[in-house]
Amino acid sequence: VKHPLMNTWTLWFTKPPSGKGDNWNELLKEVISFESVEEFWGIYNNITPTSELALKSDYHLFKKGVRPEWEDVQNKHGGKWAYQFKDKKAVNIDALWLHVMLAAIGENLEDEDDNEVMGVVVNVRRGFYRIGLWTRTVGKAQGKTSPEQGKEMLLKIGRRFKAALQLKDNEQVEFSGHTDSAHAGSTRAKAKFVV
Ligand code: M7G
Repeated sequence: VKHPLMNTWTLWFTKPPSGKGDNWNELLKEVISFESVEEFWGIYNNITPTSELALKSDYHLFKKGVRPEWEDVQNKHGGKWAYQFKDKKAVNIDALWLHVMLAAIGENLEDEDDNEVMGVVVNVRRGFYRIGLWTRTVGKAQGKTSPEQGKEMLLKIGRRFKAALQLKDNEQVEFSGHTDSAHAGSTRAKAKFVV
């Protein structure tokens, strides 16, 4: 018996650069797509845990048809919620990343019909792990949504994401737009919202 997911999801991997000439596009690889709970576990049980990946690796789990890049038409007006776990030894990154993936594919991060969540990402860096959630908009008016509703929808997603990350109230998850990240470099992008 297969338990179908609401959406088909695609796992992507960014491999660490091997030399100076490597650009982002050559490092990003599509791994596999799946559409059931059973397929998810089959894949999960056969890939390297985040904690064993080399520095500068990323996993990206995105809705099928959306590339995990700012440039994708479904991302270019969007942004991301993100949190950096700076004490890499203290955090159980494998458990947190699993929680976040399950929340995404189980559609627990947004309400039905929101179609705001594009995917989730884990970055392995020298000083931290970062888990991010990419959204289609930055809370601006889109179609029938007023600016206030758009912002509320983003904040609601941010709060659910924060819960999936098991963070305390005083730990802040920050939202920034992709255009800000692209221009300023990810670390200097100014937070637009926090939860
Ligand atoms: P990062 O992995 O988001 O954060 O971006 P980090 O600074 O903590 O490592 C690292 C670099 O990867 C960026 O400065 C870009 O050069 C490249 N990069 C990352 N993303 C998500 C994209 C993207 O969507 N498109 C392009 N063109 N480059 C990206």
